[in-house]
Order: sequence, then C-alpha cells, then structure tokens
Amino acid sequence: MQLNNELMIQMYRTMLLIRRFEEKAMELKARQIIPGLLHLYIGEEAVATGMCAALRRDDYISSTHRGHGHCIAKGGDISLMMAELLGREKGYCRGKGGSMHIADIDLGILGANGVVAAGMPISGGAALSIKMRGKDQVVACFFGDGGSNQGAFHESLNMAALWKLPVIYVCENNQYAISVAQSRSCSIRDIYLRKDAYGIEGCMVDGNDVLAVYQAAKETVDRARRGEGPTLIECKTYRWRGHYEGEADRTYTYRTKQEIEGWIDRCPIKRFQKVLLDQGVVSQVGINQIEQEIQSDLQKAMEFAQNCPFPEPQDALKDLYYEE
Ligand SMILES: Cc1ncc(C[n+]2csc(CCOP(=O)(O)OP(=O)(O)O)c2C)c(N)n1
Ligand SMILES: [Mg+2]
Repeated sequence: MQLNNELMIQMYRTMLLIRRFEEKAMELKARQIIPGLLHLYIGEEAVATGMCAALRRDDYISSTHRGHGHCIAKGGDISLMMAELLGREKGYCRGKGGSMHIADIDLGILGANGVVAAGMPISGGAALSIKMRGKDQVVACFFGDGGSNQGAFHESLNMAALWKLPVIYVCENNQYAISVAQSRSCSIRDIYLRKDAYGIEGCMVDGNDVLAVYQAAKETVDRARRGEGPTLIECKTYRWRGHYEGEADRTYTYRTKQEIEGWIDRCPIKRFQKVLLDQGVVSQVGINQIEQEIQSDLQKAMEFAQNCPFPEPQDALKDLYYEE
C-alpha cells in the first residue's frame, strides 16, 4: 500500500511521542512523583498508532489499563494526561482518576479501564448507538491477550457479529498477562482464529510494523463503515517494561533477558525510521527536528502539569459518581 508522506511522518511522530511520554512517566514514577499504578506501552507503539491513523476524529476507541498510547494516538492532550498522572486539578479527571481512568469524550476516547476486557462491552454499546443513530462511525476496541480469555470478550464478539456492529477488535498480543505466558493460559496460539467461532472476519499482523497495522486497520475500518460488521485483528507485539512500573526486580522470573533484548532489537520506532530514511520520506535532519519538537511539546506538558495545583481536600467528592 502506497501511503502519502505526510501520513507516514505523522505516524512516526505519534509513535515517538508515545515513547517519550512513557519514558518521562517511567522516570517520574521511579522518583515517586506519580502516585498509583502505572502500566507502560513502550514497545507496543505501532499498534495504537497504526490503528488510530485509520480512524476519524468522530470515531470511538475503548482502551485498557495500558492506555496512554491509545489516548495519544487518538489525539489526546498530553498536558491534560500528564496533569492527571501527577494528580493535579487540571488533569483529564481533575486529578482524581490517574493513569487508568483517562478519557476524552470529545475525541471519542471512551476511557482507559482498570478492569480487564471491560472496554469490550463498552465498545459494543457505542457501536450499537452508532447503528441506531444511522451513522457511519466505527469503534476500535483495544484489549490484550489476557483480555481475550475473559467472558466479556466472547459475549461481545458474539453480539457484535449477530448485530453486525461496526467494531474493530484489536488484540494487542504482547504474549503475557502479568507474569502468565499466553501459551500457559490460552488454548490456541493465534488469537485471531477465534473469529471463526463468531463467523466474522479477522487477521493477524506484525504489531511492530506500523504500516502493516495501518493497512489491516484501513481495510477493516472501511468494511465496518460499509455496515459489514466487526473484525478481529491480532497484533503480535511485546512489552519492554514489566507489567507495571516497580516490577523490574522480578521480571526475569517469568521471561528471560535474552527474550526481552531480542524484542528491543525489533523496536517498532527504529524500524519505521529506517523505512522512512530508506524511502527518502524524511532526512536525518527531519528526524532530528521531529525529536526536538516532541521534546519541546513534552517539556510544555510537564510545565503545565507541575504548575497546576492539587485538588482541594474539600473537593474530594466533587465530580464523582456516588450516593449520598
Ligand atoms: C477483571 C479483571 N481481572 C483481573 C485483573 C488483574 N489484571 C490486571 S492487568 C491483568 C493482565 C492483563 O493482561 P493482558 O490483557 O494481556 O494485557 P497487558 O497487561 O499484557 O497489556 C490482570 C489479570 C483485572 N484488572 N481485572
Ligand atoms: Mg498481554
């Protein structure tokens, strides 16, 4: 598939922004500046980027506990994200939600979610609303290999298939659910084959190749817009960090250093950078400039977040759903 240069550069920029945002979050967590749990997306950037590049602004996504990459790829504001991670009052959830609750309804970001596979029924509901309103929007539903073993996965796929809902189910198969290898928890090796149980289309792609993800995304999004129903895309990828930040000291108990290093060698960003340089889409000077622009954007986000106050204690219950 021949893509225009502007789109390719935009995808490179998105991947790099996700990487640098996550590296900054990693550093802030290590310095104990970010409270709560933090699950980083480093190594998986091509999945969110390739998928969201095929979406329109008015399309929806549902996300997971590892959601920063999805949010950034759908156009989320990194200043509001950073403020939320730091618990500040101008953050996406006014500093009360943290990493696993970031949402931006205006951008169709229906929310990160601490409950594994909980985005799946939410996506089905959003897609049903699209159908009932007679619109041609679509929903991209991100979930992990672990999530695909949940009942919510199977119920959602069945219903979406039955009602021909416009959902693209994007399985981010990073091969582990916390410390459990997919081979120890899943009855089949290739999760996309579960499409057959529901009579829907599906495919498997190299989740570290942003162009492959984009191509699969484009085809399936077009199909969903035409009213031809849901698709299951499995993206094979790998997370470089532990399940959550803080896990590092026990990482090698369930996977080897060699395995991790092998995947780091297959970095999706370095790989795409080589494609762009080889094809003359961008020069080394252009690559350096993108890096500087991202550093500057991140710096501004940090300043915004750090200059923002914490919520007042008397506002602890404001903006929350609760019963008197
Ligand atoms: C319903 C539910 N069960 C268990 C958990 C605990 N938990 C949090 S993340 C996780 C593993 C998820 O693995 P996967 O879906 O592969 O996503 P990944 O972390 O690899 O991105 C589990 C079991 C949870 N949050 N929600
Ligand atoms: Mg996983």
